[in-house]
Amino acid sequence: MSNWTPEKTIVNSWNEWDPLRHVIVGKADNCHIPPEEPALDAKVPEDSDMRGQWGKRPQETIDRANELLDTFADQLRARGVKVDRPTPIDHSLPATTPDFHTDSQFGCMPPRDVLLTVGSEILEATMSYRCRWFEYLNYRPLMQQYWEEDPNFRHESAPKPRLTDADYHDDYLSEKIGVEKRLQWTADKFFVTTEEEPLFDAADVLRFGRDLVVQHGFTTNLKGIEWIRRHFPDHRVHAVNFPGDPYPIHIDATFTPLRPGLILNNPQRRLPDDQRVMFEKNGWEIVDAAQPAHNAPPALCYSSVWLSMNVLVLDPKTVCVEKSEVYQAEQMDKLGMEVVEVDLRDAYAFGGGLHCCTADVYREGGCEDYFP
Ligand code: ABU
Repeated sequence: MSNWTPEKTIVNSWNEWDPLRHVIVGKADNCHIPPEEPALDAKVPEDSDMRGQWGKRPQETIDRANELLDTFADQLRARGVKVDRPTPIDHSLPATTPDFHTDSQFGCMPPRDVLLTVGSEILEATMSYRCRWFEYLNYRPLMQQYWEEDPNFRHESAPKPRLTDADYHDDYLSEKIGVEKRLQWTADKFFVTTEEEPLFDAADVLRFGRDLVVQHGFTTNLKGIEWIRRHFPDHRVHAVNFPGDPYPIHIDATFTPLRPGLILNNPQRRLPDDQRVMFEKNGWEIVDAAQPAHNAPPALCYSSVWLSMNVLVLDPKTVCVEKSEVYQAEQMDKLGMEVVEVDLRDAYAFGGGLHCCTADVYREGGCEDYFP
């Protein structure tokens, strides 16, 4: 597909690697560390500096993250990619519904968690944290604009979940669980979210043309995966899980397709053998990602050091890698990719890396069947 011009929006993106022409990059304005709540607490590592504190993030860290996100947006524009930015809502406001109350919201980062682009559709995920219930509102001005400009754009929203206490397993509310027990629970597919109602975050979904690969974990339950399956009847939807991850949210620091036939897998979060079959039968190679360059995440960061592999593929030969992730860049080079270095580490605390902080609007190409 090559009918793209920068003047008028067309929504079209079927996979993670076709040439990127139009993207949304998040903003750090007014981001908050939300108060404790079940699904969020389950993800915060037990030794994290974030335990027990909440409120607006320090302004100097917000300014620094915005500086990096703005520079990243400029880098993309310089390579011919159109970049849109969301309109942050006031995240200091509480979120209250008839079913729950939380004293603040989260932020306008990262868009990949909220927006799932499949072909000409952008789907707002249910989300599974109470503090992120209204996060889609940051993107509504853009969604309205796309709807006006592209007559084929399908703007969809998954059913808003109730997020009562019935959505969460009490066992995860304990202060000290320990990594060993967490790993056993993950292996048993016993996650913080129950099967009360469909729940999913968009960042648990990877797009491979006709196939959608969805992580079952803390932020996406089996009913959420079934909802996605029914919503996209022309797709094959595959549930995957990664038993080596004690805090399994979002697939994009675990399993990273780079181009047709090649995927990076986090070596601590190996895809189980029985779930590799469809890739192996079709000649896809799954290689261990390089080690992260850092031993620990930055301060006040929810994510793991494996944001090293949270890269943004610009086309099957070009990939954005965080500047300090020298081992990941070296591996990309060996795999034949041109590396675009992007300074983003000081924005990691706002919800993730280069893939997380973006959401696709337009990639060239159509819906291919890579696993016939
Ligand atoms: N949002 C991706 C975070 C995954 C991780 O912490 O490894």
